[in-house]
Amino acid sequence: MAYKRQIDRLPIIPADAREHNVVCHYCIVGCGYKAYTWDIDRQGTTDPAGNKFGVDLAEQQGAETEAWYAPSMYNIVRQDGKDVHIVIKPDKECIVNSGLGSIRGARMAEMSYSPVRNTEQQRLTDPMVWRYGQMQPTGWEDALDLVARVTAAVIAEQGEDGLFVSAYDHGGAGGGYENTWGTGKLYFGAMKVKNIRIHNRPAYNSEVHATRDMGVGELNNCYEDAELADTIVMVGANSLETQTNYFLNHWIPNLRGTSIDKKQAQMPNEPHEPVRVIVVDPRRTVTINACEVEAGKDRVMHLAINSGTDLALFNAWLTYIAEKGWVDKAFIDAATKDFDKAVAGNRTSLEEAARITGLTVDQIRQSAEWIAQPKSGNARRRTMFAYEKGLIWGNDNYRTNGALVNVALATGNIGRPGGGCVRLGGHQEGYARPSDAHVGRPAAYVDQLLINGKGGVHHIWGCDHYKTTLNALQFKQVYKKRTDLVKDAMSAVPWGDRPRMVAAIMDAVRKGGLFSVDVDIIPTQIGQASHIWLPAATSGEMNLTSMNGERRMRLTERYMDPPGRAMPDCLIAARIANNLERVFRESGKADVADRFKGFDWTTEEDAFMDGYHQHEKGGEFVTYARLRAMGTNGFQEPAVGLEGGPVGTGSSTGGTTTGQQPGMVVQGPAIEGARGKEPVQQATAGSAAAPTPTGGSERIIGTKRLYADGKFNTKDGKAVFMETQWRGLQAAGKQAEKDKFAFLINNGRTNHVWQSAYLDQENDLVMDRWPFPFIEMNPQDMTELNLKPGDLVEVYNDNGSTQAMAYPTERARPKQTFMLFAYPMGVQGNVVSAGVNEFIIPNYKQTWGNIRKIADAPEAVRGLSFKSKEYSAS
Ligand code: MGD
Ligand code: F3S
Repeated sequence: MAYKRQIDRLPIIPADAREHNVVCHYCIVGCGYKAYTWDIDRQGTTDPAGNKFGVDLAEQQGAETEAWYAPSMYNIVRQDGKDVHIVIKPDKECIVNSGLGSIRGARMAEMSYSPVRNTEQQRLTDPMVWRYGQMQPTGWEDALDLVARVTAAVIAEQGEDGLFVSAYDHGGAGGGYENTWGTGKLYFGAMKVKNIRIHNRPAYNSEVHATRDMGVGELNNCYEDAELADTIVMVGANSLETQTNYFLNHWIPNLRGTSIDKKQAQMPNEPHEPVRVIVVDPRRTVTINACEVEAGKDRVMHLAINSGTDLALFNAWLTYIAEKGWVDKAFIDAATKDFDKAVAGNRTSLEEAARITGLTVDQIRQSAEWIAQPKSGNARRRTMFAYEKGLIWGNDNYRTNGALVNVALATGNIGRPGGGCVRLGGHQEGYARPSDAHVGRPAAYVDQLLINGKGGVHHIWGCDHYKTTLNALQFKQVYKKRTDLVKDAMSAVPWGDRPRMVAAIMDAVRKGGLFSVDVDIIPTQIGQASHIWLPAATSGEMNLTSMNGERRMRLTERYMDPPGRAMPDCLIAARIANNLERVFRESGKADVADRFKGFDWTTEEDAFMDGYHQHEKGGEFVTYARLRAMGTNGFQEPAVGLEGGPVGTGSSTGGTTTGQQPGMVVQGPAIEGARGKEPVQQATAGSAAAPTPTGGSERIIGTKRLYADGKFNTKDGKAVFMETQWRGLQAAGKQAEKDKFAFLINNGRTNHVWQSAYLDQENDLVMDRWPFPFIEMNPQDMTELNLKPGDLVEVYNDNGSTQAMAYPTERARPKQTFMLFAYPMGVQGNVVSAGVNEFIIPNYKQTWGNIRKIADAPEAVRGLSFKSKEYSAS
């Protein structure tokens, strides 16, 4: 019997089941899956002709068989109005995951809306509006009319600066090129909204400004580089749990030494040694544990730095490597500028860095050697640098990001096989929007403006500040107060009187109230304060395009209906635009109304063709039909042409790919220039794809690595080194917080949970494992606080307080805890200060607080395992 899934047998997928391309819409990795659907009253048979796998299912299958799926991969959903069986299982042919699933993606089917099997019943099915003191269902027309009238009224009084927006900017679930274009065209095209923020941070900005300012886009390598690298440097990331199949399918082969053939084939003229791994992280993660088990302890170095001190380490690396002459001089001369300035400005001795970071001089020296000391035969080491939230949401984001890119540039490791300096990423990407230049830099600190009473109407798209913002407690207190003012005003209006309703809302807005519109797939925590909920469709319920961490773009095909009357976000944005146009026209503002033209889309493909196809680099080559034909492998952005068709002039190419199939890559010509004679793989065509009505038979040619030609994203094409001096804990108040409170409240993700658990909170597998957010603690600290495993604790400081469940682990250093981030039952953001960097990037990781026991472990904790998460080779 499958775990609490009430299934004791699973239907056989029939041979003629419909097949759809799916990219897991959860994390950045974007694993390829296939969705199979078929009529509810049928199933396949065991004979090879009767099932999708084409094998005799009456026979025992081997351990690695593909002719299998798990109960979590099964559901019954609606498709074109009818109930159908669905199986969503990993695709062996996808080059990203080669058939691997993760504990998140392999549950995509059971995380789908199914009235038949009672899964995700929380999904919104209809627009809802605040009426009679509660949220009540209504129709699209009614809801959108109110949204448009209040929005127009606020704009009339306060200008467009009175409209505040929170919106995702990514791909995958709640995002994708269609939806970022839809929202972008509304707020940056029809309007020029300035008070806008991104889903996970309080302003509209890049999380990685520095690398971009240096001319180095943050997703510049390909996943295969992790298989080719001599050394991998990982900073502030825990990829086994957070980029799972990238780690399992592309790091592990290198850690185990099984990618050696690939190395020899692609780089025949240099020696190849087993890989070395350096992980910079104040805590010991299961990723470090896995690296040690797979590669051997002597090849893995954990640099457990003092929280927030990465910058000093990177500057010391640069200084030492430059002193030793291990830099790539030819590359620096040909393709970069300001190297000498940066080396002089950032000079940091090993001793100074040791004092700041808490590492030993030997550790810093040895890690620099692993990064840059030439291999035997004086061959230059291939080092890949990868970072994520430990850096991005860490101390002094901008400079620290720049300091790491400095080291990668100095050692000539960008744009070359086995190299790269990349963020590991969170969601997939799917950004296509009109220019945001009017937002300015630094962008408005939207959360603070809301706290300070600014704005009259707030449109929220697929994000939940209540769980995922910094300074969350204060934000919630103020937001509730402001939106309650409007709720009370709305409740006082007699039935059916729209003008009076709008007047009452505006009266409340003038008194400091805020009208809140939440576009989401579920009722969120911030939504409890909202006045209107607009139900959105998610991936699989609409056609959706996005790209992953190696810029691999695919189309997830619609395989089921959205719940009830839910719609794709791009169409919701279009309908808001249509209604604003109507309302402005009715009020005699024809010129304003005209700005909302061009939203006559009826499908998500219309939005895609209007947005990505017309506006993104290489977009002219990309259509749904071509993507569909290229399956789960897609192509790597930017597109530079069509095989058998026109070829564009994409710069930064060299190393181009079509949808790579295993075995397709052949050795291409060496690209000469700044890089010297680097071998660059070029892909050949795969087998001809099936012709489709709009040219699907032509394969899109993509770009395997950026900057392989040594030309960077600056006016003169040269990458710029950055001066990045150490300035302590940079965000206001952080040092004082550290001095005052006993515990580091480090925080982040865990394997089971996707994001703020917005879907997981209705899933037994996750909720039984984590009924409350854990806080990992050193056992000695727990003893001192009289805590047993699973006891409930309060975490508090001057920013606020929150609650968690104590989880003992020897891995935690004394007085250094790690709390699950963004969990509904205990929001870590409550204790994160409002302190940000100069570009309004939050600093979650450096948080200090005190801890006290609240209660013994509650009932839900009974039966929970607190065993070590470490695993051994045996
Ligand atoms: P985190 O757990 O946030 O995950 O992916 P990651 O960045 O890999 O943090 C990574 C590490 O930063 C932690 O181990 C923490 O100890 C370390 N850290 C803390 N302080 C410092 C410091 O001062 N210096 C350094 N060097 N490291 C420090 C996040 C990524 O995960 C994101 S952004 C998203 S949106 C996705 N979300 C997600 C999810 O919700 N669940 C799962 N399972 N996977 C996910 N993948 C993505
Ligand atoms: Fe999904 Fe693969 Fe990530 S299965 S959650 S995209 S590792």
